[in-house]
Amino acid sequence: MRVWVSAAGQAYHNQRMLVSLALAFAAAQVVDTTDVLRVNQVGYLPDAPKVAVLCTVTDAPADRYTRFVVRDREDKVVFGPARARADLPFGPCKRTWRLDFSALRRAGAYSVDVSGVTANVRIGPTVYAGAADTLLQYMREQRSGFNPLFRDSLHRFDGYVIDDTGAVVKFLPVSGGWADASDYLQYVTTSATATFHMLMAYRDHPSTFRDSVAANGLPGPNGVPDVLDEARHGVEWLLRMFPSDTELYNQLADDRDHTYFDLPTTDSSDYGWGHGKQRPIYPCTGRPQGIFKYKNRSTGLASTAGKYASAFALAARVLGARDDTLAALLRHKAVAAYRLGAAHPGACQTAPGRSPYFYEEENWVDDMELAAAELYALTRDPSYLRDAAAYAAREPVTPWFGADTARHYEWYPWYNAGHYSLWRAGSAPQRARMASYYRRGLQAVAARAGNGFRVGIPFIWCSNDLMVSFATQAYLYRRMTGDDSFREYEQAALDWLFGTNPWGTSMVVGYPRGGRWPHDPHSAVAPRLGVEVLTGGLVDGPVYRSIFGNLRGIELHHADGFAPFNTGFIVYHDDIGDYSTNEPIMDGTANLVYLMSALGARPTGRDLQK
Ligand SMILES: [Ca+2]
Ligand SMILES: [Ca+2]
Repeated sequence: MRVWVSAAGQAYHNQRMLVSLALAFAAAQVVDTTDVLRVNQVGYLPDAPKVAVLCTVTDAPADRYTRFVVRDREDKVVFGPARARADLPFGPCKRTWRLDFSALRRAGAYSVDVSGVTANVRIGPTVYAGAADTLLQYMREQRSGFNPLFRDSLHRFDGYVIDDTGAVVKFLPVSGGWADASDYLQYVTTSATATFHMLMAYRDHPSTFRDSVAANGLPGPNGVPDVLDEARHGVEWLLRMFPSDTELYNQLADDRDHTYFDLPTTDSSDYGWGHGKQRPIYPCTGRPQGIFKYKNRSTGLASTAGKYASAFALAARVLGARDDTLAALLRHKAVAAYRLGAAHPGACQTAPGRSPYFYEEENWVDDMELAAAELYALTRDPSYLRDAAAYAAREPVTPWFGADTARHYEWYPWYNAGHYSLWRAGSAPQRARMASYYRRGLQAVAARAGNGFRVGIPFIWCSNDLMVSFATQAYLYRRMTGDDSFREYEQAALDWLFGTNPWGTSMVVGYPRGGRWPHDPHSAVAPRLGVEVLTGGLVDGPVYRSIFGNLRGIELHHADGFAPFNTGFIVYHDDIGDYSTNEPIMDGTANLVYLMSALGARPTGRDLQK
């Protein structure tokens, strides 16, 4: 993931400047005044907490705002006057006020007004309808192999299996899957997790999803919900990357990809076998990897093997429901991958190329827990349930919850879906234990959320992934227990993603229509084909100022339209040059599919049943 100027990066730099010139006439975001009212631009479910946040970047007195009202379309006051509660500062906001209109439940379009500062909001049971399918548009745009946007096969020569020295072992046909972000690297760790989340979303909320495209992503229904078409695209790639029961591959291509900023159809990357030709396939070896100066710290196979096993096990049930042959294959592969993970504990990290950056995943018991719980759900073999419980006890709380910082992808996946899978399958005491594990994590984040926006995550790289995961874990906990203790924080994380943040922007390209969202994402595709082709892509999100300042090769390409709001400890730029905050990310997008499917589902009473 991510682009930076490598040692051979001058060509990349030149191309990027061309892209920048193409954007010279792109409209900059409108600069706000000093006092702004931030809301969730998608809207609020009728029973949800509803809080608009007023942020001032000035030294305003606490009594500048005291009362607010909510008006309907006919300009009639339907709520308030109610008290605007002064709250604590956050980032660029020297003071905040929280305007709570939760008691307004009637569906409609409204305007919140506090002393003439206004924002439009929507309330209704269907405000999230279609959201999950919108995210899938971006997943299709990211497809390798046949790509429905380009109507062409991408990276068709993939790839060569390499050894620890970079020497070719053999050709293996692995074309397919998804590009990880705006570069074209492909990782099993993110792709298997994305596949799992989409399958999980369909399993729990099938009523959410439409059928508007074929298996290859081209327009036209095929009788299969599009989320399953997309999950199947992921599963098919994972099967190619695990071709026998002993060869476990982890990564396709490396950061030599970043030398160029091409469209995927004309990717010039050269790994020593010609421009645009074969790309290297890295196996999981359990040893530190990296064929140049930098090495990762891999210790085993289990983090990747567990992700294969959980994706295959759930796919065997969901995709295999109407295909016995596929079900049997996936079941066999799930068991084989799980055995490899059990035999080779430890983490299989991604491999760096020319740069020092890689996904520094440290934990693997979370992956084996999820795999074991899903294998139990598939096979009903009680040994898997025992394994899942034992793995769960080794990492009750995903370690970033409550932390100030973490390494890049150190604790991945961003929340542990294994606790939820075990809760679904386990005994009453196990279910209570899993709920308590989730609660501990939520408490740790809530304890850091004493600010006007009620957010408590660390703003490391890909902070939106953490925001999505916190909201998802809080949602699952609430549904598992009926305990609403963390609802305010769950909603605040959701609201943050769609506009209740200092910048007042949705973090999803093209969504909601008519809202403010990233128009200049870090992407080679957007300037050439129009930003709308990236609709549905979740961008990385704000980061600590120190991270923005220290990553290599970041430079803004135009004046910062958000400058008044980039004065605090975190920054966000809607600028193609900022790959640290404004690059759409495949795993984050797929991660958000679950929550959007939950909020967009038609209430049937069947959700979350076993
Ligand atoms: Ca379909
Ligand atoms: Ca892990």
